Amino acid sequence: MTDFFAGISPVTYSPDAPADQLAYRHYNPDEVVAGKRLEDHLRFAVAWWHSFAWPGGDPFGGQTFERPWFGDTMALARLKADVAFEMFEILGQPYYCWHDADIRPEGASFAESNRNFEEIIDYLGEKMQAQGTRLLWGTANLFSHRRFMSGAATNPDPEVFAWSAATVKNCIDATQKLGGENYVLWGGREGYETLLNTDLKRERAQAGRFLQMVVDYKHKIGFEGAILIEPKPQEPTKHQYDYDVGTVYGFLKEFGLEGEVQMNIEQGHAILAGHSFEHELAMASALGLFGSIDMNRNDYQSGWDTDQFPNNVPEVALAYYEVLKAGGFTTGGTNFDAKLRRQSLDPADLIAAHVGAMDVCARGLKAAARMLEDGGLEAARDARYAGWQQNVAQGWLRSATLEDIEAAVAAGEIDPQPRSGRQEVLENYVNRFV
Ligand code: 3MF
Ligand code: MG
Repeated sequence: MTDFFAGISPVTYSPDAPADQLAYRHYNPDEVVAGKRLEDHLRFAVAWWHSFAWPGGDPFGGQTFERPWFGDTMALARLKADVAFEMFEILGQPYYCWHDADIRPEGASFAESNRNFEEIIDYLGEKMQAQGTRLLWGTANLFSHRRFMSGAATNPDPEVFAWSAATVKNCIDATQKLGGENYVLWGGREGYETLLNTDLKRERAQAGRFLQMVVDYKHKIGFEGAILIEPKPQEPTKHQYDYDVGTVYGFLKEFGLEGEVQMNIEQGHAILAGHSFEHELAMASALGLFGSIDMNRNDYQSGWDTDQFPNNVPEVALAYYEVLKAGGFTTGGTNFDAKLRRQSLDPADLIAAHVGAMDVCARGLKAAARMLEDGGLEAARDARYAGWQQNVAQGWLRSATLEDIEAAVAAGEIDPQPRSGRQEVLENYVNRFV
């Protein structure tokens, strides 16, 4: 045991706990909602990078957090893992996620980095075995080190492409070894700063080839998890190729990867792309691409990726409504890709952030399940499209030509009558549940 969380007991479901006590007031993992335990619906995961590797910097200032495990040795990497698993235990979090660079010190060579990585993967494996915490997904950090400043798969230098491919291979191997349920690719620097020095067509083709190799390798080794792409429109690059769900769909079609890759959708990234979270979820579901979510919000005024813990129940409810409509998570889950504010120095802040977020998600999911069970939105939607149930309308979609339809309209058989979209009625309806 480390003493980092000294004095903080495991958090339990205690709706009547005193106001100053850390407790779940809405998240009861064993509560059955729509036929499934809440824990199995939500599949919460802690993000290693924000909780244990991020030093508290922002564009105007550096480290604010002082953590006993900060530093570049294997002993400190193990200490970081010890503290992480203590936090999972306190929270009762079933899952966690990592990038290679979060968990191991960078070595002087690829081989040394990989030795560090393999050693720490074995250490995590033992801890997972002992504690029962599982890996929701693994991923490679192909954006922090200066070698990736011009991209990873899309780099103008083929040697960076090769380094990235080798890194991803080892990260997929490690994810498989730990029984990870997904492997994520986020193309943070797979984009450009300026078109003046960029061959956009070539870079997209490199990214397509890279992803084909990832999918081939997944099949070759029999990795049973899903390969997930996490779209984001920009930041750190001015423009990122995986802009949003719709853009990634076109990319997958272009490179023959339909059915092979799903989406990890992040609330903050949806907002940066000018969408709502539920838009991206509905789009993924419509395209058969829904996989997993990163549940962290952006600040609506600042316009950049603030990665805050969720705290808006109505917003979260609409997101889980789409998740439930898509059939819920299979391999995916709710990853808190969220970080503390840099003034939140105390170990207890880290616990409070996750506890609050889990409660918000539990409230959101329960509201979404009630809404789906009540069926009001689905009934209103069915009524709105009821005209399409008529044979003649179905024929227009199936086999009619423009001339057929023109003939019917010209004969006076068609006389469209505008009808209310009832948006306010539906907004009032949603408010009854959240
Ligand atoms: C950046 C992100 C990333 C991804 C992660 C997966 C650093 O905006 O959301 O977090 O979630 O890198 O590769
Ligand atoms: Mg993310």
